[in-house]
Amino acid sequence: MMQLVCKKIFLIMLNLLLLDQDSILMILKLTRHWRIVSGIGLLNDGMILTSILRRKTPSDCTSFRLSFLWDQYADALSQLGFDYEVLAEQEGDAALGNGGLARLAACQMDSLATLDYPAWGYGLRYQYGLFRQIIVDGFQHEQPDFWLNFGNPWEIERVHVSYPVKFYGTVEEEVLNGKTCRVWIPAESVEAVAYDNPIPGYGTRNAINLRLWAAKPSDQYDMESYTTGDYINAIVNRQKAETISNVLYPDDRSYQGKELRLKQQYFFVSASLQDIIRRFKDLHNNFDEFPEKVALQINDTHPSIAIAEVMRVLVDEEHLDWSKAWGIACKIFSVTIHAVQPEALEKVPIDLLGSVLPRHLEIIYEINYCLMEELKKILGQDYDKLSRMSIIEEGAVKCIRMANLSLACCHTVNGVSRLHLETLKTRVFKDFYELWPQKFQFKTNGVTQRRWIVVSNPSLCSIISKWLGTEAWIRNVDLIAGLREYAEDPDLHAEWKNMKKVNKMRLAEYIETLTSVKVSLDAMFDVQIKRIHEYKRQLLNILGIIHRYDCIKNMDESDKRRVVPRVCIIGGKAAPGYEVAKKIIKLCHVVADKVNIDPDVGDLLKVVFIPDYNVSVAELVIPGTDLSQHLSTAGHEASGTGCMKFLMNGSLLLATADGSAVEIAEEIGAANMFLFGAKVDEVPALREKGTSLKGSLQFARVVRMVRDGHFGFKDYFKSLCDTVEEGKDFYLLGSDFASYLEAQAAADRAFVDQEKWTQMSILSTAGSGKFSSDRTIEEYAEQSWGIEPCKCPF
Ligand code: OAK
Repeated sequence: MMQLVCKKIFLIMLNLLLLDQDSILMILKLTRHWRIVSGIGLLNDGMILTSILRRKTPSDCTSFRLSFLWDQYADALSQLGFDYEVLAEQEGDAALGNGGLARLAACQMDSLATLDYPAWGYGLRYQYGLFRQIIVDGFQHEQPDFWLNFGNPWEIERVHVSYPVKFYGTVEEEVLNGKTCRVWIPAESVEAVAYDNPIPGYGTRNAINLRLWAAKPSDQYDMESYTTGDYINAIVNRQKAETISNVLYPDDRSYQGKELRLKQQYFFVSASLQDIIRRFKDLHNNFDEFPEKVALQINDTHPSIAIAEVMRVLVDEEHLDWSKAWGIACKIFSVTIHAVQPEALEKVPIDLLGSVLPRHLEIIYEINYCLMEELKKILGQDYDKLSRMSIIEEGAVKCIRMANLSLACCHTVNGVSRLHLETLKTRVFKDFYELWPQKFQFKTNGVTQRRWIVVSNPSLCSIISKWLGTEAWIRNVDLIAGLREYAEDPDLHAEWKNMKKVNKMRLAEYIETLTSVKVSLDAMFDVQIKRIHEYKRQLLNILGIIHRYDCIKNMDESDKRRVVPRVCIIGGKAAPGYEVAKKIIKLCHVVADKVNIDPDVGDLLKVVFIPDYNVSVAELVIPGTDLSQHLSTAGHEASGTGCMKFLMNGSLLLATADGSAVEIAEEIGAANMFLFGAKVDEVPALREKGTSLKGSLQFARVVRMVRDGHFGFKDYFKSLCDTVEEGKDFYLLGSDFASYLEAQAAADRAFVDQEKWTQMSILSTAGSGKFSSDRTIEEYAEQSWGIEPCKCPF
């Protein structure tokens, strides 16, 4: 009821992603409506059950208010004959997204619930989440992630909440009440069935819903086949329907032009909008009120077809006139762009759209016609500009530019960091910005401290609560700045170092189990975990490691005594078809193979590739990290949220001035991190100059080592080396290399002085408050959605 009286925000987030094994502080409220279905125990109404239960050291989090549940839960389980740790380990991640974009959505859902906002999230319930990465002889192989094999106890199947989603067919003209209308006669119908994943807020009784759609066969269009005796085909076609929600596309940047992908997008959008409109119509009968009650956030360009769908529903089904419908659409939609690269902006070939969604294509043409008419009034005959701003891209393959569709309609266009907004304004959407500057905003991303400190690092959570004298920071993270006062306190230093050591111990055990590499706890744990992409420059990291190795090999014993020992940890998945990224993974392995057994090196350098990087792995790795690396070429990372998780956990950051790292430096002070590399405004000139190998002799030497087969696989790595060759080094590894090595040397020097390092680490955590998703969500609520918290009355 409460949801219906106040305005509500719906996040449209295809490939959303859920969370992780235990989902966003995934706690189930056990009421008589929501029961644990796995039969592992039942607690009383009002109590909360959390899957943080898998932590191995419950006593670490004595100050954590949920810890009392831990023991009760473990007791209840043991009475049933189960060990909770064993049980919890059975649960894999719900890897329903590719990386940063999806995980951000999970953090935002946690904040929406905790801050009592009336909100729902929508996504797809893929049968197969992101592939599992296995490494065979150093090469990545992909295996299916059938995460639903043993059921999913956290979801509630709503068999009675289902909607037909239509595809294909034709559009015909009909006369209705004397008016000519266009009517879509679809040829295929698939049923979307809702699966609800309740997301409880922390320290509030509010729980919000993440509704994921699964595709099921619909009976509607099969009857003919049955009656004509084509029984086998009818059954086969029924099964085909389910393929729509079968699998997540594993390439996070370019999947343009795939029919299944478009069907997934529309399936998810159509079901979600039917659901939203159905609930609106339960209480209201006038669409004028729609924008007062509903705000829709489009999460990147993938769900932009929602705009055409709203127009279709309002015009074709609700019989509103075009301009009224457009006025409503423009008031309800806002969009967040999460990328910089043009290839990440979704484009759909017109032929494909016309075949799968013929009426939507007509609607998009109509929207574009109106847009062009409006633009012509302002721009006159600037046809270059008009064609850049058109929703239709001309060319060999004529396409719909989904981003332009969103820009034409949405009242707000958000970037995800200040620097990202600059890039959107000056490069990606320059023409639109010049026309509608008021639409453009940024909301620097954030992550939830409840998962990334409270759940992942209970020892740190206890320390923070103890020193601040309150747990209030878990809901009001600004309070964490209070730690600054104690940044030099020797007692806090002792507790902090101990916490880090225990976390490093856990990580070291994990590394040894997985890779058989033994690492020293005295070494600096240096980590780069994220999707493998050329722009994220894992190759720069490996070339830096080769340089370190080369230096150690050429040192005499007395010099070696001054070397700061390092464990270099890299993890991440490469898209299955992304050859360069796969070669980078192989290079990590061959370098590790050589370095790790070299007696001249010993514990001074170890190299580890952690396979199958996912959210659970991140929860283990981040708390045990001393130094984390964020190496994207300036101007290429829209925001980056990994760095925020490391920051919260007191890892020092070695980073370029890219994405949100720029704002992190402002919060904690540049002196407390290791910044390096070209600035965003220097990048074009450097590319022009083409400085690469000549720019740094050291760079030339390490690339040559790989080229000459020092680590084997000479032919295999040739093309990888070519990508950083003079004149081809688009991501500027060569020109940033010297500066990168200097930053690494500065990190070594800082690590030697452990008191100084600990102080910097405390100041990092203390300065992380701004990077909470609570702040981001409050900004969205106020500036984009116009919603207010709505406390649960019972
Ligand atoms: C993936 C596909 C298309 C467009 C964007 C993405 C994506 O993952 N973007 C990432 O979003 C994160 C959340 O905003 C940002 O922190 C990352 O910088 C960005 O790459």
